[in-house]
Amino acid sequence: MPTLNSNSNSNPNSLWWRDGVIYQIYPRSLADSNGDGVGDLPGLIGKLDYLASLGVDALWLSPINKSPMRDFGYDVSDYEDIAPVFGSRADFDTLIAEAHRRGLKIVMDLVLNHTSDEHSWFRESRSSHSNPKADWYIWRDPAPGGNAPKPPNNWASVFGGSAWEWDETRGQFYHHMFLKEQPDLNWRNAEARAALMNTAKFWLERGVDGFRLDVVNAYFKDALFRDNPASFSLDPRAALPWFRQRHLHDYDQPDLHSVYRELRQLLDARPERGLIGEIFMTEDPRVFARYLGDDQLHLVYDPAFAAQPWLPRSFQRIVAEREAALGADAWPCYCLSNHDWPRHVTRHGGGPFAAARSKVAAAMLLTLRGTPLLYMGEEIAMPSPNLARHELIDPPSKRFWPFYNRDCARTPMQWDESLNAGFTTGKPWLPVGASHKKINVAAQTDDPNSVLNFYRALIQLRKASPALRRGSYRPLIERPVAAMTYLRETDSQTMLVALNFFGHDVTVPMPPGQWACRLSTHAAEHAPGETLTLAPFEASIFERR
Ligand code: TEU
Repeated sequence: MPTLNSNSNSNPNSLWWRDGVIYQIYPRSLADSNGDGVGDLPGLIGKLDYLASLGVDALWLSPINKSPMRDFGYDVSDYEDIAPVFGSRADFDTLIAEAHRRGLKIVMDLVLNHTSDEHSWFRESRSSHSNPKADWYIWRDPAPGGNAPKPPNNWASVFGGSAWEWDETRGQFYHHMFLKEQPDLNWRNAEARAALMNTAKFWLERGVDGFRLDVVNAYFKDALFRDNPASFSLDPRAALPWFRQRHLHDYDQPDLHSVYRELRQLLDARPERGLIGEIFMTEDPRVFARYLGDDQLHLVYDPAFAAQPWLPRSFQRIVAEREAALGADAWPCYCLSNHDWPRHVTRHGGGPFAAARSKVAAAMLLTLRGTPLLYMGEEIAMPSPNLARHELIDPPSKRFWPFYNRDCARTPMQWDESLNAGFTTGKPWLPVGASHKKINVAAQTDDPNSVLNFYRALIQLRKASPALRRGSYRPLIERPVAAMTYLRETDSQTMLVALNFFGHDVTVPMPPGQWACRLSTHAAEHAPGETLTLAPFEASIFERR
């Protein structure tokens, strides 16, 4: 049983970030209240009853700050304001109050690695060498030699090309890990650092319950600006310079801990707040385990779990690595989808078994030892539509077509079968998936066998079960081929989860004891003995009597 310290002043028996379920909202795509085709805060407020009915505990909102939207909000031009397309600060205050009234926490996305190039800080910084914010971003002189200015080192941008952009006014390069319109902040500058801390303070004072910290392990770069060593890769992504380097010097730097500690102190001064970091490009949990703990981040999530192919052994391996690396005083966190990857329903194969497969995936995500992060729409097994090239609007998706597609994760939420799926009365900012005629919230609400109602039942079961929330995790099949089974145990309760990933029967061994089925995708009454035969795509959860 892990011994986790809680925040001060809170109920240590139930903390939303550890015991709850977090639901990610991409606000542009949830619900549009004013017909401009873009989702907004009043639209979101109108859906709070639905969100509360899922039984989730916290809502993480992708960025809603003022932004020119080159990266759809991950390029902030004013940390203390709300983008007008989403609403006003008053709307945000209403959202907090209405969410809290329903027992829902609000987690804000803070993008502190970079700003928009339209942020007043960057405008000032780039205006001269001597302005007060000259050092707030990462500026470097060109490397010697050559006719044209040469970038200071070989660091690459994730979104293609060099991470260095030439600026005529300063006669220097600035660093950008992402788009050139997203200059990286210089966390080594004390004033910039204080301003960023104030951003967190500002929103805590307005009542937010926590933050999802964008690319949390990228804030610092090597102080000596050393080149990354080259690496060889057969990965098709190695066409990009980013994937032909070992990233020793541009993220996961030792200086990060002091920032996490300072942020954590800000949060711990208030009851039950949570810090969730997005780990960027680091799959080794031993690295990010160091960012967790009583005085640093509460949770981190990495893309590794979500990226697995639909094979039980792949998921089991990822979980085993995290169980081993995180140890007793750090808590895991898993997701299957978010706004950056095609939805898992589609990645896992789609087709006629998509709904059945997605119930198995949900049963896994919601019964593992670790906080589940859901992405809006997965509770109805909403697929990622096939968008035509001309329909793409996300810059990296356009640039790397057909290999990379984030737009297909961001199409509007499918509420009903009407023309725009009940999302907007106007022209939606991204096309509505054609699947909405069949796959939508309205159609699934009254169907007892729907994916939506299975998610609800799973969340309720997790809430009611101490073993599923906090118990130890023990896989029962060493090298699973078709089915994954595991125990979740506390002193007072033992639960067994059995998941058949494929479309044929599978028989698995059962541990001794009498098992009562608590929830199943299949109505048939099970009376497992020494073995249990799972039907195609069956997910069943048992409790030891
Ligand atoms: O994502 C960072 C990140 O890891 C992704 O860009 C990743 O490289 C890509 O999805 C490949 O899987 C965060 C946000 O989630 C993303 O939307 C932003 O574009 C990015 O940071 C920059 O803020």
